[in-house]
Amino acid sequence: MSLELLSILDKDGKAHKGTDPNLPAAELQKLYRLMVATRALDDRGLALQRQGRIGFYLQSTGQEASHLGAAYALKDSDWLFPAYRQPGILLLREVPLHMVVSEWFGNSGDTSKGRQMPVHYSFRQANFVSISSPIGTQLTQAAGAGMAARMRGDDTVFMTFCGDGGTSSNDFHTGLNFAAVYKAPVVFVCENNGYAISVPSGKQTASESMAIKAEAYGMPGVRVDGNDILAVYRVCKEAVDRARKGEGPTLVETVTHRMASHSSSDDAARYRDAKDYEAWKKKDPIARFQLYLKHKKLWNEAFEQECVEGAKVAIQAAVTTAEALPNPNVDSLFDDVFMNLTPQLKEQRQELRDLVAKGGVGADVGAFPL
Ligand SMILES: Cc1ncc(C[n+]2csc(CCOP(=O)(O)OP(=O)(O)O)c2C)c(N)n1
Repeated sequence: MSLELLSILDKDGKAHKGTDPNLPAAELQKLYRLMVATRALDDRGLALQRQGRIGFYLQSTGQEASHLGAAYALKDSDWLFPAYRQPGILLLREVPLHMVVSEWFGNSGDTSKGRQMPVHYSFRQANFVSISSPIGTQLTQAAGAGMAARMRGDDTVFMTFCGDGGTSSNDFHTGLNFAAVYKAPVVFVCENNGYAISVPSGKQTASESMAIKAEAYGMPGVRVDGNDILAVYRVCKEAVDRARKGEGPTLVETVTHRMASHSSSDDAARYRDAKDYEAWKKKDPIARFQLYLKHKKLWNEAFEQECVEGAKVAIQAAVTTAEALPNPNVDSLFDDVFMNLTPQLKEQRQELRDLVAKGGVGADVGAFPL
């Protein structure tokens, strides 16, 4: 078990000797474009919340390399059991942007019919399983899905994410233990972004790292520079390949930093170490990858403009489309649970219809609590 932090990009944006995965030029530019678009989407989400147009938002700023590099190692037929800070994966898997934005509004275009918190996406067409608010639950779900695939003998790989805080959940133990015992094809990605809301990762565990916890479960654990997209990709590709060959799960710790507050309801300036924050700013994953592309003559100002403007235009179009959609029909509240509604539920549905007819629904319920 190595506690060494693996990286590929040096501080000048060059790959350490013999480590470059040598991805094709078009793929490198695609990854850069996705990172830029992910950040732009996040900025717009927070702005909409601040303008009072959506109820809640949660950013992934600074973690673009960590989740995009990891998911890029999968095949499209593989499955994701995400936490709530991996929005770039939706762009990687080409989920239409207006569907992503509709989820923020909880409108009639939202795949969850307005029943989830904003940013708790669910996209069947992208094998992207509904995000759960209770921390860690996705880890056991991924382990179970992986066990089922192994029993069926198919070669699908399952990738799941948690934060440093997620390693303290009961489900972290259950998920990793079962996956290891059953050699389930799962890649556990722990994005160690320094904080669980206001609790610094140093107070989360007495272990030397998150990756070392893998040893107790009997699986490999790897620590990688989470702001280096090539390193994250390389480490996760190895883990995905192992899983696909039937060699079992891996725990990957991506060491990164949450550059924004926990969510739109939080103010990190109240507890964050300012010096630490400034130091992480210099390790911005987009800037580092940009430098690498520049050395390869794959980046110039025109390409930057194309990435930034392209993202801006696409996001604006998605917001315009989503904001124009009506709320889900209130009757839909009663769908999807019972095939035949009970008499009580029928009564409640009628009460709700009457209330809507009188204009009684939609009152301000106050700010989001989290
Ligand atoms: C079981 C459970 N406990 C507490 C919470 C409240 N909560 C929401 S986010 C969060 C912090 C999680 O931190 P981490 O796993 O490090 O992920 P990050 O937010 O840093 O990405 C907590 C405690 C919750 N959602 N579920």
